[in-house]
Amino acid sequence: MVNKITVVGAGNVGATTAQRIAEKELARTVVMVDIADGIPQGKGLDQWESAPIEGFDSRVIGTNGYEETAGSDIVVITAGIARKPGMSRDDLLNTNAGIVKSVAEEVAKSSPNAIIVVVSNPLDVMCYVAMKASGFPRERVIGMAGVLDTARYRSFIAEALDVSVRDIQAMVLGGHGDTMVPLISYTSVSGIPILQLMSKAQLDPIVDRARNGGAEIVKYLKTGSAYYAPSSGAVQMVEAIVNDQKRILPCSAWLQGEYGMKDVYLGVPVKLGRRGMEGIIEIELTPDERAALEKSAQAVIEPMGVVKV
Ligand code: LAC
Repeated sequence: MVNKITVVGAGNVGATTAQRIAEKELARTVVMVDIADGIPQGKGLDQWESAPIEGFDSRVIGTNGYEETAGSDIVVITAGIARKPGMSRDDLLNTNAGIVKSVAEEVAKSSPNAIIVVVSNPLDVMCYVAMKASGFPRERVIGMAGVLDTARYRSFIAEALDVSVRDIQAMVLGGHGDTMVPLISYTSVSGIPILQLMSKAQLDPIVDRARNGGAEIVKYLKTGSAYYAPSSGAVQMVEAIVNDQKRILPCSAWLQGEYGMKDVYLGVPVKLGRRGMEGIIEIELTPDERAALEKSAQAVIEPMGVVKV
């Protein structure tokens, strides 16, 4: 357990993230910040009142300012507007860049040693905005997308094979968008390569569904985007950091030569521990996968070039 974790944004993703962090007792204090008057206070109090029933001692509080967040060990940024049906994640670019920039500046002032986990969309570009605006090193600004995309992919495979989700190992790399790269060669069921258990023709629609997993939820919800699985993804990263687990998870990281790319945030296998992003694992890719990853990087580099930081 760390002393304090702040979640910025008390919308669906933020509030669910705060609740999961409290229920897992990952911090003594969980602070939820949002500009909406009363929302973080009300949701925080409601969550804290669930503590005696759920049996956790993490104190949850909600606030509109950054004083209470001071000295946070980890800050999860979920602030921003969510997608509506028909919108791509990139449609959120300028609005959310402004929000994430001001949040990251506040975080740098009030919690200069924090590790930032970015969840706001378009994810990879928002990581860049958060890193620039905070001035933090890349080890302390990491994006949550691959864990979510991989979870979707794993859940669909488990369903198709009628096996436990626990036994599906997989890795989805690249940007958090339509160009994400599910790695079939690294997908296995308890170590058994996936193509021994299903045909490529069976797997292809699953890959496609994972790629469009966010849009599928937006289409159902109509007024917002997914939050149960996204918050689970963020909290898995937070847990790996808090407990220094050295987990290897697909996260968006600032590449400095890894995979032959430089100065771009992209989903790659990352080692997560108490120091944040403790390493990037470079795995072998087929020529097709490498080409897909490079294409995915282009889809991040373009909006990165126009975003104002
Ligand atoms: C999703 C959105 C949150 O993938 O990016 O559901």
